[in-house]
Amino acid sequence: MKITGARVVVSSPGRNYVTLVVETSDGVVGVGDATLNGRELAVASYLRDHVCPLLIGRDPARIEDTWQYLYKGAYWRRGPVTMTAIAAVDVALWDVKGKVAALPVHDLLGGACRDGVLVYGHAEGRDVEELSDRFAEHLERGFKAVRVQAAVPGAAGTYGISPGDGRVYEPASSHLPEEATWESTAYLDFAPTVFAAIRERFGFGVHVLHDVHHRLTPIEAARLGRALEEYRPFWIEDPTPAEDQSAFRTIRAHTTTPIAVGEVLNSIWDVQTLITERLIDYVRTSVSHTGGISHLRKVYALAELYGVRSGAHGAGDLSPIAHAAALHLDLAIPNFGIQEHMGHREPAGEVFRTSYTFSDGYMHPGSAPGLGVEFDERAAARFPYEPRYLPVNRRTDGTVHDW
Ligand code: KDG
Ligand code: MG
Repeated sequence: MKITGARVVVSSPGRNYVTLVVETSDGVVGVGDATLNGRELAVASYLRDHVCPLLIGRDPARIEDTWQYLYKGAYWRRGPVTMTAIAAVDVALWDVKGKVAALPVHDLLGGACRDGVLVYGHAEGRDVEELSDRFAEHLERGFKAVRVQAAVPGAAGTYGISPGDGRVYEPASSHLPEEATWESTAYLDFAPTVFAAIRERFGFGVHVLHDVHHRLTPIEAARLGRALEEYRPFWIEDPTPAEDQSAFRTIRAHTTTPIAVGEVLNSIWDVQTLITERLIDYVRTSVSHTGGISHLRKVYALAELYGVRSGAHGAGDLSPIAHAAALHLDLAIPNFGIQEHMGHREPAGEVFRTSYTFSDGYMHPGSAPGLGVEFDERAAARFPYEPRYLPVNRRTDGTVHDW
C-alpha cells in the first residue's frame, strides 16, 4: 500500500480547524488535526508546501520511520508549527493503520488499561456566584472533575471567562487581537476565595482544577500553591511561563499543591527537566501540538518512570480528531491522570462525526476502527476560514504580560 494523496482543509465550523486528509492506494483514508489556534495558516502552509509532497509514494504502515523522516529531515527542530504538522501526519497514519487492521487505535497501542477516561469540564463566571452555579450544572451533567475560573474583580478580561456558551473562552477576535488587563496582586488575593466558596458549597468529593495561564512569577506561584493547599486542588496549571523549566524548582520547594504544565510545549525535550527532576505532577502536552501519538506516548513513557501522570490539553481549539486521538492514548497508557474535555461548539458536529461518548464523568473513544472520526469535507466547505487571534495581555501600566 502507498500514500497516493495528502491535502489540507482549513474550515471554521464554530471556530477554525486545520485538517490533514491522507489517501492510500487501497482506498483507506486517514485524518489528522493540524490546528494551531491563531496561527492556523502557518501549519497549513508547512503541510501543503513542504510535507504533503514528501508523503506521496510512502508506505503508510511505516509510521515511526515517517515521523523520523519529517522530524530529522527538516533539520530545524521542535516548535509548535513543525510539531503540529508532524502530529497531523502521525495521527492520520495511526487512523489508516487502525482501519486497515479493523481495530480501534487504542488496541494498536496495547489495549485499554481502564474502562473510561476521567475528564474535566470548564466552569467559569463573571463572579464567584455565577461560577458556582456553572459548577453545579457540571455536577448535574455527571462531571467528577471541574476547572474553575472567575473574573478577578477589576479585570474584566480575565482568562477563562467565556463570553458565550463556554466553548470559546478566549474571546478570539478578527483582524487585531483583543487586549486584556492584568495585575497579579489582585488575582493572588482573589483566587483562594474562589476555592473557599467552591469547597464550602460542594465539599471535597469532587476534583477542582484551576488554570493560572502562565501569569505569575515563581515566588508568587509558590505563594498561591501554599494558599490553596487547604482546599486540595487536583492541580494548578501553568503557574508560571512554561518555557522556563527551572522556575518550577522554586515552586516545588514551597508547596505540595500538584502542578500541571505543558500545553504550550511541543516535544519530549521541552519537558525533560520538568519530568526527570519531578518538578510537575501532570504533563499537559497534547497529541496535536507534540508530534502526534507516536511522540506523545514517548513523553508519557518517560513520565511513567518519574511518577508523573498525563493531563492532556483538550481545549476546543484542538479539533474532535485530536480529542479522539487523545482518548485512545489516554485509555492505553498506565500513568493516565485526567483529560481536559471542553467540548466543541456547533456546527463542528456537522463536519466531524465522532464515535466517542461521555457518561458519568468518563469518556470512551469507542471501538470503531482507527480513530472513529468521520471528516465530512463537503460540510467543511460550507464553513470557510475566518482569521482570528488570541488576546494579548497588558499590565495596568501598559506593559505586555503573558496571556
Ligand atoms: O488556544 C489556546 C487555548 O487552547 C488555551 O488558552 C486553553 O489554557 C487552555 C486550557 O487549559 O484549556
Ligand atoms: Mg491551560
